Amino acid sequence: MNGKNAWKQLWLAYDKKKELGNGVYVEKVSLIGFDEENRVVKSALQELKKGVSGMLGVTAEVTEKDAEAKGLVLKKCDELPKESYSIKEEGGKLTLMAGDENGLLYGVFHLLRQISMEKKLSGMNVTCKPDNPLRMYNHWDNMDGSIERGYSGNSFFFVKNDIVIDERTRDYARLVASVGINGVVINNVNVKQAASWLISDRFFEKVAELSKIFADYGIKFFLSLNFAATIELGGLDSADPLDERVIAWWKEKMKECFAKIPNLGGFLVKADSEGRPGPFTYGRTQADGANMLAEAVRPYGGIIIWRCFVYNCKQDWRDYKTDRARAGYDNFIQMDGDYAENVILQIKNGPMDFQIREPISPLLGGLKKTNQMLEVQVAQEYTGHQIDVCYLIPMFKEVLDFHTYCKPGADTVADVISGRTMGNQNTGIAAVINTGNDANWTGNDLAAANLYGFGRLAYQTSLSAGDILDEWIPMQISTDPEVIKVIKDILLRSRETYEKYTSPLGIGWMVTPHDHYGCSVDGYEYDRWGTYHRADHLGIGVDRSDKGTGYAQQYYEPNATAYNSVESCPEELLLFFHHVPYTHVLKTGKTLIQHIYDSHFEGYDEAEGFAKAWDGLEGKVDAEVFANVKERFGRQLANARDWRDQVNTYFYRKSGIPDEKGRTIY
Ligand code: GCW
Repeated sequence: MNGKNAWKQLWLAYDKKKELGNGVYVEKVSLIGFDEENRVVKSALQELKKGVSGMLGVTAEVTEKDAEAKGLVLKKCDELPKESYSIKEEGGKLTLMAGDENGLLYGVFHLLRQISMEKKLSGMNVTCKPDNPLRMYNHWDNMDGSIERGYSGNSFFFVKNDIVIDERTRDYARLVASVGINGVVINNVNVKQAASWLISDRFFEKVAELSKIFADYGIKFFLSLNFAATIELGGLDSADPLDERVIAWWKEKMKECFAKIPNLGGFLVKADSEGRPGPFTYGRTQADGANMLAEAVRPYGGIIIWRCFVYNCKQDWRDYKTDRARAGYDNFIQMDGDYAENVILQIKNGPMDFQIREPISPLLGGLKKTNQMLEVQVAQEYTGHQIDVCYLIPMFKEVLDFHTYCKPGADTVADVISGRTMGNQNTGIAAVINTGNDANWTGNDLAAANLYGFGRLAYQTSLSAGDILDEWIPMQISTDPEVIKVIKDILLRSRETYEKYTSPLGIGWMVTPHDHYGCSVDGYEYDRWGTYHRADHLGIGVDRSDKGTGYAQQYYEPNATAYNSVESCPEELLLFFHHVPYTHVLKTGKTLIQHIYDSHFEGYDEAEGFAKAWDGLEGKVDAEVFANVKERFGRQLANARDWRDQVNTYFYRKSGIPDEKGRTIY
């Protein structure tokens, strides 16, 4: 068994629901235009049965094929786009029409969601179509069972360099499909040791078995690749993408992979990044590397997702000219248009690395002729390790809504990654995901809101952060309106609270090196990672204007000009773009130093407020969930207190300027 404990069903628990007359619709099911034996259709019908028997105590049976009866009609509709569905109730008949099998499955999950939220099915009339073609979870699971940046136990895919498949795997696939995810990468982008051999006979059989479970739920299966596999597996002395032997080896290897792994969508590649091998070693471009692999997977309809997290991680902190923030753009922009049609560049939301506040990467929309995919991090590496509560959907919404000004009328990040900007198909959104083999999957029970929310947002970008909670809380925690109100309030404010007690105004970092939990203001200041705050006795921040590193000029107008000056720069990003004196007066009328003090005191107080509000839910939510979250709030408060006091003390000692309100600073 790959789960440490019996695992929970999260939002698919299907407990008994209030009697709302929903049972009448689902007892008799007609199936029209779909093949009952199709694997995805089978899963949809199984899920329907499971859900309605748990929640309504009725049995859903397919009583009619190819003819409509009263009850629930599941019908193929070729006019609807792929993965889309509509649900309509009229005169006691509920009709679910879907464009394809995935649409049917998603439609069934929509119905079950409705029931789970204790809503009536009568009068339903919705049409849903995915905004993003590719909607993926990326796992950073290692084959020894550990998870890079995992905060919820160990991997449920891998144990001791082997693949494990059991009922939990299927439950995972169900959870994934229920929120509309259609692609999963199961292994870490840092592909080392045993993981390099996932594309070999050593693992093909089990990889194929795993991939079939995903196929049952309409989820394409992906692996992360080792760019130097030609050396490590192939026995060649090179991984040069232009070397004929290398090209031939990959062609043969991909032929084998697609023959042996059904349902294989393609590969994710981290190259020339943080010590991983890549084309730069051979004086080749990123496009040379990506296109070589793309050519090898092309005959099988495969895609290569190539990460843009390429930067110099051996920087000298004394060097003020090199700017890590610039690296993604500088490394990829010149080759815009040179990438093969089945290559997608996967771009992190910010130019640095998943900080609590960063500008949007200028590569997104900066590239105008290249397929793009947005990468966000649901695993809380820099946002509290699933100890501190941090609902990330508001941040993801900001990213998606950002105007890049790349094309009039279709210039938001959402436009770019949905394919609306360029009219392309190979686009989408991926999240480094926060699951592990803890019984509750996500460490903190409240972190499941991010797991759920990312998928829903990826499918339907127009959903608000609050809309998503209005689904998730009643499905997973409680349908009691009082409980919903308290949890929704905590979650919707949690990101800002976390930001307040950690690093100020977009400067980021200040974290404990390597582990990335807890405060260490100078932890990375004299290190090689390019993540500096440059604080001295007069001020703080990095000058990225045209007088500094010039990073602000990587944006289109009017963003470039806005970011370039202290006056017009959005204040939440002030220290990302500018080095500012502590006495600088912000729009609130406060000085920068007073803002730092105030926000840190506030952040701690807010976290304390969350913990108290949670205490008020004792007896109103499941006892295990209550205890889990309470224990984590205890740790969050200790963390917030440390951050508050270390940051305040650090800047008081640097600046010598006391807090106007005379609070305790050490
Ligand atoms: O932020 C860094 C993480 C690494 C990670 C890397 C990446 C998988 O600290 O752990 O490696 O990003 O995104 O590749």
